[in-house]
Formats: sequence, C-alpha cells, structure tokens
Amino acid sequence: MCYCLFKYFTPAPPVCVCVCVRACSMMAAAQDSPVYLGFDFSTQQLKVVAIDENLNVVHQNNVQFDSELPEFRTQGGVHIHGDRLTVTSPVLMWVKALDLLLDKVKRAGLDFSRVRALSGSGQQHGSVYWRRGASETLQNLDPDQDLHQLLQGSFSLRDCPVWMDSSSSQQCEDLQAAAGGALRLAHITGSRAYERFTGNQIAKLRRTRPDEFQDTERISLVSSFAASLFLGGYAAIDYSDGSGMNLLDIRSRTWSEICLEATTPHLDRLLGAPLPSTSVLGPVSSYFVWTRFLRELQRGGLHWRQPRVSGRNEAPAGRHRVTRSSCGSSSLARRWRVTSSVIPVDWRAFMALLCFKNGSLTRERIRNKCAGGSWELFSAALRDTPLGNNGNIGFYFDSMEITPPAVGVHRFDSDDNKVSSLSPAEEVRALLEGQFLSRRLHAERLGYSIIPGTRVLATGGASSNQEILQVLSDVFNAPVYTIDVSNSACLGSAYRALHALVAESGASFFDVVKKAPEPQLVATPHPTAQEVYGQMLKRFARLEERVLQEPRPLSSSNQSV
Ligand code: 5FX
Repeated sequence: MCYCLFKYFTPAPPVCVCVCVRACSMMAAAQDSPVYLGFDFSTQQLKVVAIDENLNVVHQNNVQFDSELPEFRTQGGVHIHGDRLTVTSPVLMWVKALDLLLDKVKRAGLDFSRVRALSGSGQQHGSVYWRRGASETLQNLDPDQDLHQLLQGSFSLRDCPVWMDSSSSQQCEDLQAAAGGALRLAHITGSRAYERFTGNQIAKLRRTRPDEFQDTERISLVSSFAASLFLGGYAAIDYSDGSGMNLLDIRSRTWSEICLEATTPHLDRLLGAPLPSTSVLGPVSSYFVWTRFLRELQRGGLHWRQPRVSGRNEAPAGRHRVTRSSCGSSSLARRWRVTSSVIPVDWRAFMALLCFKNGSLTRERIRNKCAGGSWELFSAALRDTPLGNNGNIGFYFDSMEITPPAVGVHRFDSDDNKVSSLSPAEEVRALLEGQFLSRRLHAERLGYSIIPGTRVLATGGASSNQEILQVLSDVFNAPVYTIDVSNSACLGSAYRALHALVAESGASFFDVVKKAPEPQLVATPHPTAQEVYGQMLKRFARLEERVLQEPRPLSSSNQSV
C-alpha cells in the first residue's frame, strides 16, 4: 500500500504562496519551508495532502473520477460488468487523474520546490498490467507531453480488476486445492482465498485473456503502479499490500512457491521481488522534476541524495486498545497483532483486517431512498429513532458482501419476522446499526473484545457525520475519536514521506508522529448502549445465520438490489 520517493534540494526562491483549502490557520507555515506529500489512489478519487515539518496540513486536493474525468464513464470510480461479478477501473483514468491533480495543486499555488519527499497508498488488491516495452517508455518520458498521452500504449490490459471484483471463484477453489485447503493457504498467506485478491485475478486473466497476458512484462498493484509513475521505472510491491494477493508467504515475506506455481508458473518474474513498506524507492523521475513538479526550478538548485524510508500511517498506538473503523467506500476494521497482513510501518508485525463491501455507496442509496438525498434528513432520522430501533434489524448487501458472504436486503421486526419494509426513519437506523453491529460481531469473532479503555478511531467520509459517529459509539459501547483530516490515508502517507527524511538519523515512525494532532473525542456511548446492543448483537448474529442459509438469487451470487 505504500510507496515513497524522494527528492532533496537546496530551497529555491519561493515563487508561490502556499494555499490551504481547509483551515486558514494552517497558512501560517513559512512560504519556503519544506513540505511532504501523501497521495492516495483510492476507488473513487485520487487525493493528495501536503504537510509541513510540524505535521500541519498546508494543502489538500483531489480528483473525483466520475465527475472530473467523465470520458471514462465510471460509477464510483469503477465499471461493473454485465455478469455483476467483474469490476474494473480504466488504468488510463488513474494516469490522467494524476496529470489533472498535479495541475490543480500547482494552480492552487503550492510551490513544488518546497517538496522534499512524497509517499502514497492505493486501493488494495487492484492490479495493473504493463505491456512489453513499457519500462523503456517510463524511463524516457517526454517532458512536453502529459503522462496519459505518453503511456496510452503502455498497458496490455486497459481495464484493471479492482477490489470489488468477485469473478474469480474458480481460481480461488483451484488455489486452495493446490495449497492443501483454506486453512493451509491462510497459514501461508494470512488469508483464505478471496476473489478480489490479486493472485486469483491474475490466474483468471491468464486463462481468459491469454494474448494480453503474454504481452505483459510487469504486474503492479495500484500502489506500486502509482509509485512507478513517480519513479520512472517499476517500483517493488511492498509487504503490506502484497499481503492482499494470496501469493506472499507473510512469515518469510517472499513469494510462496506453492501459490506462484498454482497461479502462473514463473509469476515472480512479472511481480519483481517484494520490499518492506518502509523502503525508499529512489529519486522522483526527471519527467516530474523538469516538467510538472519543478518547472520553476533552476537546474543548479537541485541536489539529490538517495533516500531511506516511506510508508502509510496505520499506527494508532498508545496506552489504550484501539480499533480503527474506516467509513469510506469499503469499510475496514483493523486490529493489531492478529495474523493476516503485514503492517506498513513495521514489517515484523501483523494486523487483522476485516473488509466490508457495502459501505458508503449503500448509505448513499438509503439516503436517497429514505431521506430525499439529504444528509441532514438522514441525520435527523437517526436522531428521531431510539437506540435499538424498536427491535428492527436490517442487512443491506447491495452487492455480494465479503464479510459475511451474503447478498440482498433482509429486514426483520422485533419478533424476528422477515418484513418487506420499514418506515423511512427506521430504515436509516436499521442500515447504520446493522453495519456497525456487523463490524463488532466479526471483530469479536477474530478475538477482539471491548474492554475499559477501548477507543474507536473513525476515518473516511462518514467520519464527519456526528449522528453516524454516535451510532458507532453506541453499538461499540466505546468512545469514538476522529482526526481533523478525513483523508487519513493521504495524511499517513505524508507522515511517511517526512519520516523518510529523518529515518537515517535513527528516528522511528513513532517519533515522527508524536507531533501529530491527537485524535479528537467526538462521541461517547449513551448510558443504555451496553444493555441495548449487548442483547441486540446476539440477535443480530442469529439473524445473520438465517440470512446466510437463505438460497441466493438464481441470476447471480453478486447481484445488486
Ligand atoms: C481491503 O481488503 C479491501 O478490499 C478494501 O478496503 C480496498 O483496499 C479499498 F480500497
């Protein structure tokens, strides 16, 4: 998930004033002081955050794929294919988004000569297929042209499988059989076989698109693809993102022979060797230095040195036990020290990761249906309904969910009878309570338990909605904290970029983030929350079993509702 690149030069005379898009107090940063960039190539948009040495955010920007690059005709940044299982994104959309984002940042007045290092993250599992000869192209980019023009012939596959894809069930079965079962595969790679995991996507493409596959010289993840653009050469896949491929042996942190062999013989040649997420990849490509980034600099003003470290902020450490709940396109809950995925900021440690597919897009659908498209009315519905929703419980799986693997909308009244509708306000609360009860139920099944001192950190778009955060706090019976910046993945990446510069003096990532603003307490549980949701969780678990036993709709296991 992480990449880091680096440039280091004597400060040029400041030519632009730093523009802050969120808080004017942040503009206090000296106009020629260093800045560090964190990018996030996420599902629906490309985002960037710039911080100064004191970790203040001095600029934020983004490109929304659907609205700002309409020529690619995506919805939520993706194309859902006719089988409703295959989900892809056009690779050139991501490249063009980078062209556009850098232009926007420059137009907003951020002086690129202040940038000392950059780092980034990308949506996990998605993969990019570079055509033979692309490496040569990357190294010789003509500074007078846009990246998307230069790279239009560089991909053997125009449409990249992304994390929402669930079309590789056969390949998952084959991989598990080859590895000696789901448990054995989980022992090696940290996970049973999942359709969205990159190895299974690669195996499917090799079978269904043999010509394109033959024409591929390198496969990147979205994060390493993005790093490759900045680097002007192929960037390694990092251990943390590599943990989402069903290919990496997460203990030895090398590609697993068994998994490689079962996926595609000699696949390691297409993947390159994996690296710690904290690796520094090298100086930024001269294309960016002399064109988009630093056109204003004189050649003599640059001094380069090889950098050291990078990463993405996944480190909410402290005295308290912390769980992190992301409220973005997908919803994530992560917990320390349970084997599943290598942690970006410490490659010797592991974290568990639960992923839920029906997150913000489902909330938007219910908002449109029950609250006239208004978040204010959606929030009012939450305020107007009691904790526990009069016993009504809902499951809203617009597309095939990951955890648990179920599809469809299922509503139950207080006597556990299936009902076909709820009042609009109850529907809103049923959705929210159902989403958070599910996070809690599955986190607890992983071994997580709520004890005194537990805090919930909420990130992502919905983390700015007070009523949603209140439901989260009540369901978890724990205080909820947020950070001021909803682009937490970008912010973490920017911290990693800064850390890259100071790591050689021995500073740890934790030393660097000590200066970061503390997460703010935004919601505390209602006094009755424990009683209400303790009971409700048990009912929810029973009803989820019922939902799982229901026959799936005939047309597809992944249909939308
Ligand atoms: C994690 O396993 C996921 O599939 C999602 O959270 C994607 O990373 C979203 F980008």
